[in-house]
Amino acid sequence: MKKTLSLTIILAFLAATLVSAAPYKATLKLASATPMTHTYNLGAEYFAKLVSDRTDGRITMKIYPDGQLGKGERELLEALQQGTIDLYVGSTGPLGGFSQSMQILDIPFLFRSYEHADKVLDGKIGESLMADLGKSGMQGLAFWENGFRNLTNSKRPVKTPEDARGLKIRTMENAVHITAWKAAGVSPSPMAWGEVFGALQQGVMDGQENPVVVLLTTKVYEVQKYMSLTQHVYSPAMAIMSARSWEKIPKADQTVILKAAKDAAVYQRKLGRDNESKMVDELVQKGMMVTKDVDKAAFQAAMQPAFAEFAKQFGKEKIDAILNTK
Ligand code: EAX
Repeated sequence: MKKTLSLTIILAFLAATLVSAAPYKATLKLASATPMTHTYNLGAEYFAKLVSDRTDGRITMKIYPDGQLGKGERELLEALQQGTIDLYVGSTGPLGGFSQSMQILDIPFLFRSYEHADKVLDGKIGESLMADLGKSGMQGLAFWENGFRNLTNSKRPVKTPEDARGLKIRTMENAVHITAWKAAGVSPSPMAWGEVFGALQQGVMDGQENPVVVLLTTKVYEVQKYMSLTQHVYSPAMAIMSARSWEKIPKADQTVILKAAKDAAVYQRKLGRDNESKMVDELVQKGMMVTKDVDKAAFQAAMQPAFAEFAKQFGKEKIDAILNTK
């Protein structure tokens, strides 16, 4: 009896050692709300390849684009918290509902250029915002990019805030955007991305605002005639892992994944930036009327009343830290 017990213990111990010695293997579920042709998913393919190559194929990813696992980004972020998906690639727009500090990035006209955004997001400010995600069951990996957002509508060309006055505009589920557009005299309504095309088609909404990569890859040109290059907000994106999935991954592999996410960020941002003007031309070929000489200063002035509220909400010194980043 004693002999059998000790044999069982030895066998159990051996089995545990073998299992723990077995190299970590996993296929991670990565989800986004945009089509495969969007730079999120082209970046995700590259990210997956880097991780697989650098782990000898032990860690692979299955990409679920187009809102297959959730019709909007907020829904995907909730799935990330629950651990039903392992990875999210999408805009930071709805993240404010999970990590309030992230919303500072959505203040209109905060970023002067893509280079300015890189300096802020790849620096101390970006790191601290990403660290805050830890409190919401998320592991931030790297800042990717959606792009500068532009206003579109089905009613009329828009060059000034007066032209936009009274338009019913869909916004992301983002309080900062809603406050800014209200200040500019527009009537904003938050809505999950998966519902927007139908709302524009049925005329429930007159317009919306997004970077050109979204307008082209999601065929917004089929339901919107006019685009104005307002570039009123820089829209960051992020690659984020569920904290539940992250904890299961050995430290050495975590380091590989973090590095790959940052390398893929450079690739993904460049894809969107290098093709931005070509995508505007494609939207014109698809029948959109593009107003390029938008009076941005007038839009900035029209949204100014909201800035007092933002200064109270985020602290003037934090906003200045971003504005003064060189
Ligand atoms: O991230 O919801 C939005 O307008 C986002 O820009 C879109 O889902 C891509």
